[in-house]
Amino acid sequence: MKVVHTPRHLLHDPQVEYESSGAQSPFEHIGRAEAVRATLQADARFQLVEPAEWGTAPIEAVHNPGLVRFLAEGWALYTAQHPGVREVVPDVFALAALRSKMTPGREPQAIGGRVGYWCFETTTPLTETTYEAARGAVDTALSATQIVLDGARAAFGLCRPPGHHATADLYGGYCFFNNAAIAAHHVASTTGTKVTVLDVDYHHGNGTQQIFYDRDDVQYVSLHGDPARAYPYSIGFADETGTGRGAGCNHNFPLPERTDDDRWIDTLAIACERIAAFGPSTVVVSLGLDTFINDPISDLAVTTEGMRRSGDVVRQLGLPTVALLEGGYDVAALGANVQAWLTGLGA
Ligand code: SP5
Ligand code: ZN
Repeated sequence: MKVVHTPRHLLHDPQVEYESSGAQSPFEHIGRAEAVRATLQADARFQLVEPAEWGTAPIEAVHNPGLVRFLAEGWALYTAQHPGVREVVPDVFALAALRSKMTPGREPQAIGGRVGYWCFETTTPLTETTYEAARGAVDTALSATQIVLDGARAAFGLCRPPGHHATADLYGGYCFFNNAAIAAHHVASTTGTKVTVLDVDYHHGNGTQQIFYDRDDVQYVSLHGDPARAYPYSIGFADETGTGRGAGCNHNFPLPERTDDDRWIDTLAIACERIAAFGPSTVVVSLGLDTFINDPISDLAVTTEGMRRSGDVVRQLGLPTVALLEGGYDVAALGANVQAWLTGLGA
């Protein structure tokens, strides 16, 4: 199986994550992708290839061009006003309810206001070269997708930073551009066929759900920790099923704490029945490994063997599949968990 990887991910190297009301060492760091690369490089079944350059058009087909512009210029503008700042984080959020009863807000002019207009939380710092890394993750996703469009049964994009929390207009949750949504929209728009995004990250992919919520050409199917207790808290419930043309095209499977391999696989099999009924040409998997039993920020109990079984369930759909890395924070096990999943998928 081909694995798309670029060292450009090293350009996003934050030192601080503001989480649980404290400054933590980031859970999402360069060592994650390096661990996955090392494991797959040592396994002769995988061939590592570099992505092509795709430019901003496929990004702006999914995201607000204002978000792209902010991520490209925001660090330089902010640090011109605040010399010595290494990592830019919002301290004022432009929440829509601030302007209830009024016209919708416009993008603030002041850079301090712009950060909290485009970012929805505090754990996703913007560094001097974060934009280049985020562009590299999109290029990785699109090149992995192209390998499948060119006829391969499966391919893996070693995306970092991850993507599924980024909405059309907002970044956050360690995500800047929604790699999986950009890939899925690229397939749907260039082939005129239906696509499914299957999201198996521990966290609900609020960004991907939002981007496709009113569309009937891209189905979103997600298994995740119940947002009643798990990030991102306000989205990902089972009664969110799509709107307008997209009614019935969104499927959420919130799961309880300590969900084990058998319950996870049973739920995934039901999710795959929904995929088969939709009839997509292609499946994009948002492959988070933070469902792992030892993950430091999650509470499900899937084992490495459960990862292999998950890939096998998806392989049985018999559809061209591109898997893209999302979360997974037990770095010691991350390479083996990706390897197991891709083995099940048919590496
Ligand atoms: C891509 C992805 O997996 N993003 C996840 C973002 C989650 N960010 C905050 C999680 C809060 C976890 N709190 C538990 C703290 C354990 N010390
Ligand atoms: Zn996650």
